[in-house]
Amino acid sequence: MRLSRYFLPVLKENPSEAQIVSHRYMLRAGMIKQSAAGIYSWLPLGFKVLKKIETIVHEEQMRAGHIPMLMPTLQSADLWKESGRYDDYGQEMLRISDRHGRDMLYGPTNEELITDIFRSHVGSYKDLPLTLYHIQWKFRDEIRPRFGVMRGREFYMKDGYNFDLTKEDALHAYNRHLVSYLRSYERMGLQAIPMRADGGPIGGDYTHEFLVLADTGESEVFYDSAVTDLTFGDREIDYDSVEQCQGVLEEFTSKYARTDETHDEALFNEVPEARRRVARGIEVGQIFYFGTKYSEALGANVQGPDGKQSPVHMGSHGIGVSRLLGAIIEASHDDKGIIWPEGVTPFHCGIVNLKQGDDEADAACESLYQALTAVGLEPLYDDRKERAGGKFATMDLIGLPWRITVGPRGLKNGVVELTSRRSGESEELSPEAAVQKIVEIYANHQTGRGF
Ligand code: P5A
Repeated sequence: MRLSRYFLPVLKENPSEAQIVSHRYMLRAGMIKQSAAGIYSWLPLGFKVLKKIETIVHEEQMRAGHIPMLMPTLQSADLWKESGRYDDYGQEMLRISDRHGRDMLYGPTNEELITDIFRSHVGSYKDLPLTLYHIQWKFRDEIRPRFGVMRGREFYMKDGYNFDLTKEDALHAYNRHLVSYLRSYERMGLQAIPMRADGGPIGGDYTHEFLVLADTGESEVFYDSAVTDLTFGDREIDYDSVEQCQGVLEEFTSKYARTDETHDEALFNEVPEARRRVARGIEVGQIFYFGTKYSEALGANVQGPDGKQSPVHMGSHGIGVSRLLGAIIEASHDDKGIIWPEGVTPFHCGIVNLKQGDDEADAACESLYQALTAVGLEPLYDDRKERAGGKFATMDLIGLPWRITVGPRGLKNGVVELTSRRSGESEELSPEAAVQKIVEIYANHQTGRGF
């Protein structure tokens, strides 16, 4: 993309309504624009990162054997009356009536809708196990929407639902989700720690939240610092293996890590004092096993091998896709702007032309642009007639992890400069070597072309 043709409405001033750094940088980098409290338009740069995150989530869900689909945002209230949650959900639910006076709602979650789909089409254990998921907009009329996309009213969620014959099978599905979530967050450059939590309006008492540690997080958390040493890394996992998935769950959840709702002071005090931590975290996902809560209410039964009918065992599993942009920025920024991890960066590298209009500099930038594009990477080429200082400030703000700087002086010696946004370190290289290096860096981070 050439910056002269892109839509990147960067703000010079700090917007006064933004209280935390991620909100401030998302507004300043022209990623989002508020349309109403807690409701945002996703401008091209924000949309691009949103889609990168969504792609990682899809890839990891499908790798785990879960099946993508799409349900609507608007739902009929009937199913919610059947489950009993229509009254329970309270004012967080946005209720609408259509022209015929029928009660509708903008879905805050989809347990009822998916259970209805299941009961309409599945009646035998032979069709199990089954996990369906979608990535769709949700609406919760939060009393205090704040911090930009972090606590929105309209927000983008991946929500998945497992259907199993027995509790044991449903717990395997739970473990599969835990593993796939660990992989997903790590690909986004994040450490998200599973912590014992509370079921809230979704239900069930077996649930973990995934928390990214950050001072600006809304949840208070208590944990053994040894949990921060755990990484999933690039180990191979067989998602069909009950033992392997159970092993990962035990490894990642046996140390003390809880949100304030389930915190137990006596148990916490058993952790060696030097490793006890009280901190704040951003909840980027939550997994639940709630057994037959919805299947019993909605009559979603399956016939077992013995011919007997019984309610199907279920769980639901969510990732806050739009909230993740805020969480990643909170975890990765400096005083100049965002620092995108390679896995989610909107463009793979920036190209800064120090002397737009200089034949040699223009030609060198053009050929770098072509070379990077030819290998499937997306550079953002700042081809505007601007001062170098302004171009650097924009690149630093929008946070592309790599920048190639091209100027007449370097070109005389046959070199360009490659700079890491994270370390600030630069090296001089031939243009070909710079392209080669970028290709190598992204060899492990391919998520396909963005939007
Ligand atoms: C699990 C999937 C559920 O709704 N039902 C379907 C279950 N879980 S949850 O924890 O309530 O939400 C899942 C994730 O969505 C994100 N989230 C939000 N993001 C932005 N703004 C909000 N107001 C908001 N509310 C929830 C969180 O990341 C949460 O973990």
